[in-house]
Amino acid sequence: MNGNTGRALARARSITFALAATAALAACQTAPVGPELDAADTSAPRRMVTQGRATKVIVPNLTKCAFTHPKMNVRVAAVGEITATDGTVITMPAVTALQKGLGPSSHDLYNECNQVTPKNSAEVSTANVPVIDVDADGEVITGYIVADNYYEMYVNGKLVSVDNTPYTPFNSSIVKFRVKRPYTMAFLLIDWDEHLGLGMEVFPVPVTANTSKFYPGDGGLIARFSDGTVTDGSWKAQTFYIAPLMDPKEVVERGNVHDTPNLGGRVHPYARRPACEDKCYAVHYPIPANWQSPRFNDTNWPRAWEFTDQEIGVTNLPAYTRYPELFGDARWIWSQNLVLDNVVIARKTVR
Ligand SMILES: [Ca+2]
Ligand SMILES: [Ca+2]
Repeated sequence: MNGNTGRALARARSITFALAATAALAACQTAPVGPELDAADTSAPRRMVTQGRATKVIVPNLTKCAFTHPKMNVRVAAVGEITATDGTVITMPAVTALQKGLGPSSHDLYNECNQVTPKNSAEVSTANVPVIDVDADGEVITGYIVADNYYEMYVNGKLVSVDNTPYTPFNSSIVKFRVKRPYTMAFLLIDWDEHLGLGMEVFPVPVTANTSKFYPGDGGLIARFSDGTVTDGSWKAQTFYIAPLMDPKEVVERGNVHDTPNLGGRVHPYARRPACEDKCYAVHYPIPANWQSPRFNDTNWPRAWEFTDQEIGVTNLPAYTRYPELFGDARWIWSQNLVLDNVVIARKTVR
């Protein structure tokens, strides 16, 4: 989401390592046996470096939304290609199920594009949300999801929901799936932007003399499920595309943590806004082929970081703020840097 001038300056970082560790310990003590995991990846991270913007557009716009009222914030979600210094051609911002035309397409909780805008939780109906069968003899679970900007969601490797609005306007979704425990949820998440490869958006829209055509946007995922599962620091979250950077050395790898510790901060307004514009760099990492699978071993991935509503900048976002009862005690999560990490995979195994 965009930087928000209403964000308070003094705010404690909200990650709760201690609580997450306690929860993880409790989960381990009662965990039923799940599928056998693949071996954990212990190789050194293979970074790919790009400079400048994607040179080739392969999809001009994935946004199908039409303006239905004058204040709608509808923006172009293009897909492009860029070549890294090692010769690798990278799809920007990422290869997505939406781009491939895969489904099921998300069922709207709130979406201005489709004029689905319930005023509050009491007006929300889940009756017509289709149930996706993962296990035919499982339990039906209902989930509420907000992703800034795009998500695709897998349960035990099966695609159960593809965000129908990849960039803006900001929407939210309801998903239903039938599954047995333990089960693994995996989300591909994208903070989309207009300047593919640079990790920057045009903000606000329209651009005026006092605004920027090169603004680092930020991401975020929040979800709550009817079996009690919520997004929080017990999830894993790994980043695969980090930009904008003045220098690729600004990304520091510590094992499988792809960190940016010296760039001012992890949220707006602290995160550095570089002056490099069209000359900015990005650091990318290959996305593992089987990241959706319950067998994928994310042991070495970092824990998700938690962020507040104010840090995410959603205090005025009706797709979320109208329905506090539906999101309950779920927390916004992302990888280390809410601003610079633009493609993130988040995973959680529910025992
Ligand atoms: Ca979206
Ligand atoms: Ca960003």
